[in-house]
Amino acid sequence: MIGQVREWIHGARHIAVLTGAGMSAESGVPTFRDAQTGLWAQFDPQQLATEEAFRADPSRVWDWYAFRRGMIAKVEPNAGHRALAAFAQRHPGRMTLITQNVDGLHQRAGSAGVLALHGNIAEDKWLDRPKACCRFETALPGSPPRCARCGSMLRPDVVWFGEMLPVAVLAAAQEAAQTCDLMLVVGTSGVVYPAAGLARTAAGKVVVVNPEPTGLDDAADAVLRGKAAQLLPQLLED
Ligand code: BV8
Repeated sequence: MIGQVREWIHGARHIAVLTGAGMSAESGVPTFRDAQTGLWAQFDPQQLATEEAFRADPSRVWDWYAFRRGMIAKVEPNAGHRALAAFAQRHPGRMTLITQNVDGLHQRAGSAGVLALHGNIAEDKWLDRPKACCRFETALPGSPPRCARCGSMLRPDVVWFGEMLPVAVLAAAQEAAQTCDLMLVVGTSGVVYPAAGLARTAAGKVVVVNPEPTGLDDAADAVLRGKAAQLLPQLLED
């Protein structure tokens, strides 16, 4: 099956790639659903990654992101991230990388123009519309940091459940899906929408790369049961 997929890759004018948390598993970042280790085991990420949870208990949600930021700061991109970046550099314009991940590892591996559907955990933004006094550089440190003048809170610049995805990024991802000859769906359980929906609207053949069954296997033309950092270098080498 790997040979067949390599042929599809070789013949594809435009490849769309959709990645999820499994892409970063071999870098040591726990996947989104099993990220709840230790201190956070008792919380459900779908409960914490919401505006409602943040407004109800800003310091608990802020500390959860601080914990994840600390973990991500210690890891490196893996061979799967690097294989995607190297392929796109060798074949300019042939690959569009769409990620659900907020860890920035594709960007650190050298991928350019990454469509980050759910934002970037390393960035902050104001929870409410910022006033003239709200400036990052004068925010008071804290959990969360607040405007020194009006007390407005900063929040992680990620897309929470129930929030719209960045419109231009989603539109570019939909365009890539609807014009590709091939879509590689790597390391995602295919549960979260509208991201997972991209694999269902792909114009080209869909290939799932995942060691476990996913919610998108039924939409796949091929399913490769394996790990991203092992399979992607094999699939993408020229
Ligand atoms: C929205 C950022 C609407 C925050 C995240 C239908 C249509 C539209 C929306 C919905 C819908 N049905 C339900 C919804 C609502 C909701 C949703 O999808 N809920 C799900 C749970 C049912 N969607 C939303 O709320 C979205 N917004 O729809 O807005 C709207 C419209 C108008 C106006 C206002 C609003 C927003 C969703 C974004 C949420 N934010 N992240 C943060 O990170 O803190 S989502 C988060 O979970 C991740 O970013 C990721 O995207 C997502 C999914 O996780 P996966 O990446 O798939 O990871 P998971 O752990 O699940 O699986 C890992 C996989 O890796 C596994 O399959 C495993 O086998 C595999 N794996 C493990 N090791 C490896 C591996 N694979 C390869 N190699 C390995 N080594």
